[in-house]
Amino acid sequence: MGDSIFGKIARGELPATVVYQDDTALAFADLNPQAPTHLLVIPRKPIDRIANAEQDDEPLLGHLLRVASRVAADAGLEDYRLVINNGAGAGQTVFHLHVHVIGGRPLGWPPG
Ligand code: DGP
Repeated sequence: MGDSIFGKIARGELPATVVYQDDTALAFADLNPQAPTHLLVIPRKPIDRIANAEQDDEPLLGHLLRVASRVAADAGLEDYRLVINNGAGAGQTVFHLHVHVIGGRPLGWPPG
């Protein structure tokens, strides 16, 4: 597993408020929430960004979206936004693939 903050969380080496986990994925609360509900869904596999996911990762990527919708529902959200930032210019700061689950307030469009 890659040596990023999220890799350490996935390995249990750093604390996080985990709301879901299974063999391949983990969901936990964002440390710097941008909305009343802000969760992150990550693969245990250390893919650094969505652009570097491979064809073999397709089932895993689908699973991440299913987990995202599950944890959103578990948080009581009907309306929410899923975001994947790819690259520093798009706002990615942690280079371990993650899906933001954001909700609990009105969300404007377009995003910044
Ligand atoms: P991004 O900008 O897309 O790379 O999102 C990274 C998110 O990760 C950002 O919303 C803040 C969050 N974050 C950074 N460090 C930690 C941490 O140590 N623990 C948790 N739970 N979240 C973190």
